[in-house]
Amino acid sequence: MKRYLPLLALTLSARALLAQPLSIVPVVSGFDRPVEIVQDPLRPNVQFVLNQSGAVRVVQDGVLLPTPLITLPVLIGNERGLLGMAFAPDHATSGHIYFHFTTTGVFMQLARYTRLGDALTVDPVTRLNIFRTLRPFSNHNAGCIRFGPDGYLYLPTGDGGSSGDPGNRAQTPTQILGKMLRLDPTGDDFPTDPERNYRIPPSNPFRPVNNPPVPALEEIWAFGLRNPWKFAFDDPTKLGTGAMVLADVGQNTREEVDYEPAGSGARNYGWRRFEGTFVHNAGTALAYGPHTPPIHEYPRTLGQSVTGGGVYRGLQLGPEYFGRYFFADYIAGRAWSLGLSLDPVTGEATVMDVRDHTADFGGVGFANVSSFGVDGAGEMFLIDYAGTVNRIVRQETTWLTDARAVQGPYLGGQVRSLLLSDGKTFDVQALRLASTSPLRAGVDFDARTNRASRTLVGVSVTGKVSQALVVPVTLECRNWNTGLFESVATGNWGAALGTLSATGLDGTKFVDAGGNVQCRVSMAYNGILLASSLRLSVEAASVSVD
Ligand SMILES: [Ca+2]
Ligand SMILES: [Ca+2]
Repeated sequence: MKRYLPLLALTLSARALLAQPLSIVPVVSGFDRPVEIVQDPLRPNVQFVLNQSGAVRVVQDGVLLPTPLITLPVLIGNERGLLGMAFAPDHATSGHIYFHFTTTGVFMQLARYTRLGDALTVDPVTRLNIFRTLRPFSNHNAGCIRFGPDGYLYLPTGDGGSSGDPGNRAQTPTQILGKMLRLDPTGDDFPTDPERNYRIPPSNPFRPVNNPPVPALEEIWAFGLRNPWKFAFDDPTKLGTGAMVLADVGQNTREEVDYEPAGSGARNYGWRRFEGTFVHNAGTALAYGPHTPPIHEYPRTLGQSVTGGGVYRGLQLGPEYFGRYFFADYIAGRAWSLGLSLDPVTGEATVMDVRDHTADFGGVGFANVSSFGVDGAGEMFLIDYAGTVNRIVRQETTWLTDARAVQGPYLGGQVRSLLLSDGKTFDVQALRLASTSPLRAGVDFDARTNRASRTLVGVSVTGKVSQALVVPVTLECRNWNTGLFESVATGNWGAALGTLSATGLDGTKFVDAGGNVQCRVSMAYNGILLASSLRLSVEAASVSVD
């Protein structure tokens, strides 16, 4: 009589349902007030780290090189200095790199430099000034700059500084401060002005032709920001949605995270009337409504200066972290990630759960987190302003399984990664073909029992779908008598981890003479409303034998 050993399968399932702890490991040190890390688009093994004092340091294969890419002539101090860097989308051919920094004057300057090929130095004479804003106070210079999926450059200006936005700039349509700007730096709408060398994208929401909610400067993309030190786009090239997630540093009540579906211009994030959802200045009217509230905020008891990160689209942290947004508090030394539940119609996000990683990263005060960043594979860095770049990693665990992915893809899918560092996580992505075709993704796995026994008692697979969808999933095993795969379990998986288990299987059918089992898990989905892609992650696969 076959004996069923449910304990192994139950153990695996229970393990999979627990949040996998993360940790940080230092990668490279020796920076002077580092505020940003940017992946070299031409060299996968190179990242650039911005010292606030002006040098752009080069990290190659995790080693800090002695010669900077370039040292910019910045005015350093407090919140001033070198703050942002972005490669042009066409950098491979144009060589263009953009920097955002404080200059004497006092301006926040956006300037372009040109690199030759994939050189690790840039000639300062290639500088072209693109845009600048006069700064009434030394603080709230915002910081990072990013190209959006639309190819345009996004530049947050900060509210001008001091405290409480004394000039009410963030709600003033004729003020460039307190806004998110969107520029096209590939052209020049101002041929007689040597300091303004950009085009205003035709689709910018405050161009009169686009019927704006209020007449305003045409460079403006969004209103009502205080000091959005860090923002990021959810990278569509890594199955992200293209949304913008930004973290706006609060005044004295709330730190906030704002979410903007791709292409949603003309939002008003509320400052200085609102600080998060709190009414900070009741006497200030919004320039226009409605107020777009944050998707997440936290009070001063938890932190005093939010540092935005990004939506994780890498592999190494495991599927449960895919699509989660990481952020930190600079002053308190805390870090979190939150899950994003996306409305398939509107693209709006609500926060599913917030995980506090502070203890796993070293406890409260573990770092003054000045920035996050991602490498070319989407893996995440965390920068300590004291001078160290860390990686966020998954704490290693031992899965009690010896399954391995052996084959893919199915129609419309491809195996993204067969074997990861822990050896037990498969990751499969699928792209939709024609709109009428079901989206299919799957992976075959070869579950070796390492014993010459044909007594199979159970197979289980744990996984999730990295979209806000529920998708039918099938687990099949090969019948060695017929050579055909047979369905042994079916279910539905969504963003939460789900498990398919088959127990009491006939070993004379499903186990070969060498004790091996071949199974596959696959899904099919029709009618994707929002996403053009779907990603199935198989967290663990196991087989139990007597
Ligand atoms: Ca010009
Ligand atoms: Ca706000």
